[in-house]
Amino acid sequence: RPKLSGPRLLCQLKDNIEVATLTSDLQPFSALPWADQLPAKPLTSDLGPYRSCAVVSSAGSLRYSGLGKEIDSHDAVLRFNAAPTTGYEKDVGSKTTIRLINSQVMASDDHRFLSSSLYSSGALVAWDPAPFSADLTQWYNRTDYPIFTQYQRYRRLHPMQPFYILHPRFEWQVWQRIQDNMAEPIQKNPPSSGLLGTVLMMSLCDVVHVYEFLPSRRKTELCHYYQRFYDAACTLGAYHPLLYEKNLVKRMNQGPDRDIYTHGRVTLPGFGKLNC
Ligand code: NCC
Repeated sequence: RPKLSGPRLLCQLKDNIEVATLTSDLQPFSALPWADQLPAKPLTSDLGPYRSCAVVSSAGSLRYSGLGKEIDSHDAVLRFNAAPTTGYEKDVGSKTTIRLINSQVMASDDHRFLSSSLYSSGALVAWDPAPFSADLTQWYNRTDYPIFTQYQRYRRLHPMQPFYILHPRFEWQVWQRIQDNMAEPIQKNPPSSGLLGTVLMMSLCDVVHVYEFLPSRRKTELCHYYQRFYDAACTLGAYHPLLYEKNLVKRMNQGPDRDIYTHGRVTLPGFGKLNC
């Protein structure tokens, strides 16, 4: 299959992916007693548009990067899971506009999801690895982690904070773009939060800068900038098709290669700015 050029690839993503979130009027949720805890409107009608955005991976190579000021200079900043800013401001900044969390973070005791202040700034967006092509009812009855019980608990404690749940269709639409652009079959697991968050921001922002998703000269086996844990699989992937995700992002990058090497920085156009 022919390898698409960067611009063609970008248009293919724009045309085939919709950042959908669960709303209170959606079946089967609309029939449940807690339906009105879900947002009335989808994320894309509540958030943005933003001019310039930053997506901050959690990679260990952000440590000692000194990128904090640059990251905070963007209009909106997306962070992942339990990645902190306190104590790491110099390297990752302190602004959090959106935090994308997987359902494992919501469910595990280690992350103190219901009580930690880490999750209280900005809007929350959660996702759960749903079975491929399963409908919402099947997924609802068999989520990977208890995303819905934790969602209800969190909403009761923080009723004013915007909190969205990604429609599982979105994760598989992104997965399909990876698969269709790779020569080999990739593992049938959803993309990492990193790529999901990048595509999410491409639908909200004019321009998206992704930091240390493609590793810079600081590349390290340190898994996260905030933990003393070493594992190359964090950067290369195991469960997630992470290496393929990175290959795709490399092809879509509109910034100079030098930016990747020095800043771990990739520049992607927002979908709204594309002429397809
Ligand atoms: O590690 P994680 O990801 O929270 O990182 C967020 C995103 O940053 C990118 N990343 C991270 C580390 C690294 N060295 N290189 C990177 O490129 C990836 O794009 C990653 O998605 C996840 O995707 O949700 C993930 O979550 C963790 C874990 O659940 C949470 O951190 C909570 O502890 C997963 N780890 C495990 O399950 C052990 C990870 O596989 C994916």
